[in-house]
Amino acid sequence: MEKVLIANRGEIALRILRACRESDIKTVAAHSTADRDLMHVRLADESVCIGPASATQSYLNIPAIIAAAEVTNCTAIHPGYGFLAENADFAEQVENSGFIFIGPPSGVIRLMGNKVSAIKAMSDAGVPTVPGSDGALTDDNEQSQAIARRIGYPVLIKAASGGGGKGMRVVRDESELLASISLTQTEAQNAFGDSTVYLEKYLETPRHIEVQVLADNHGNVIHLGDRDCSMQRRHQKVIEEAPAVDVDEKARQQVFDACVLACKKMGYRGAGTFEFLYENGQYYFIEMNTRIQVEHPVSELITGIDLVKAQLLVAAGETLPWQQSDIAFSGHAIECRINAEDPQVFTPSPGRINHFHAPGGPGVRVDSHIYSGYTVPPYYDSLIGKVICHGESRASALDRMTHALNETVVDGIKTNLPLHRRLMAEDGFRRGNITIHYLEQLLNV
Ligand code: MV4
Repeated sequence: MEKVLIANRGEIALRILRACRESDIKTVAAHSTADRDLMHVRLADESVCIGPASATQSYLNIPAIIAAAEVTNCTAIHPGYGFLAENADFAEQVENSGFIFIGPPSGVIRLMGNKVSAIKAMSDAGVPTVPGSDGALTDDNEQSQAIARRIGYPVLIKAASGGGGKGMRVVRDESELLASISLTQTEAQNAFGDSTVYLEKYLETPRHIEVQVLADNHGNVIHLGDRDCSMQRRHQKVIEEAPAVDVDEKARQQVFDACVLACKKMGYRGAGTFEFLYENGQYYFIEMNTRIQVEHPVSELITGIDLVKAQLLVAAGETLPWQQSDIAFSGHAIECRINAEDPQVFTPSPGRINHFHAPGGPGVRVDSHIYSGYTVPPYYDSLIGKVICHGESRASALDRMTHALNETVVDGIKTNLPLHRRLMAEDGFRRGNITIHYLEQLLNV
């Protein structure tokens, strides 16, 4: 691979640039007019302005991105996360324009983008799924009622094209079922242009556990263990850690094996994540993410594998340099997402960072694009960086994180650092195995 177009911004763009540097690959930063001062734009071998600040006209502008790759003679395009990372049409156009899409084949993105087909594929590979409608609901109301009755209330109606929390509705009683289905169908049609919905048993107090996989183009697939991402608010993850603690070890290994088998069956390539809900010792697959994720560093720290370099390797068609038996899991890692936002009300807080001081020391990693004097633009996600700590045990990783957060200085804008400092000291979190409702409950008292 000669040259990669980085079709993203912020910390992940810098992360991709660093992986390219270590892999001897030239970089082109594709950026909006609002992002000329981003750190990776400065460091890239070349940069191309792809449009105005508005993401729809720049980071989501498929023709502009492909044209940027063409004029700079790139070999491949890395989509990062968010924006076009899981857009099957984009991946397909990248492929058809003669570039390598750094991710799975577009057909696999499309298969996983539809939650009904994703669940079917997983179920066929032996991945445990949530009891549900086993496919889309039809316009046969009595059949829908019969399915819900068989599963037992409460049930959750989900949009097939949804995901990440969009297009869902809990139904606690049969009297609300049909109206809720109609409403979710209408919302799904408006949001995704697809009114298809399906039904699942609603799990009341699950944990959110995900499995990291890595596949090459030659049928080799490995897993890099799991992560617990239960610390979230309104579907935005706040803290992630690896490995997941206090899970049923037998079920866990079965799920790892099933994820690997599912990747082989669907012809997966690259880094991917299987999302599960975990409740009462049972795993339930909910969706698959076909991209590198924000929280990938915690898996990197416990395995020593550079996932972004691995993405570049397998995208170039090389064979995975590791077998499963080569992967050793060591210690515990925790990531705090640092957002430019008000720590009390969570509203974005863009503006000039007068002073930034990063934490450091053994087992402390900072993935961030910010610097003293950088202005956080108001147009994009408020993530300004991640502090990731590794320790021999969960307790030592938590202690390292406490000290690292206390060292960190971001002056000039509001950040959620005070929230993270508080969470490190919360008993419930320190004990481990919190549910997905923990943070919202904590903030509401
Ligand atoms: C669920 C669920 C409970 N039961 N499915 C939310 C986002 C999407 N990825 C799936 N989601 C959920 N699906 C069943 N059958 C609860 C959630 C959920 C959730 C899941 C993961 C992380 C945070 C969450 C917050 C609220 C609801």
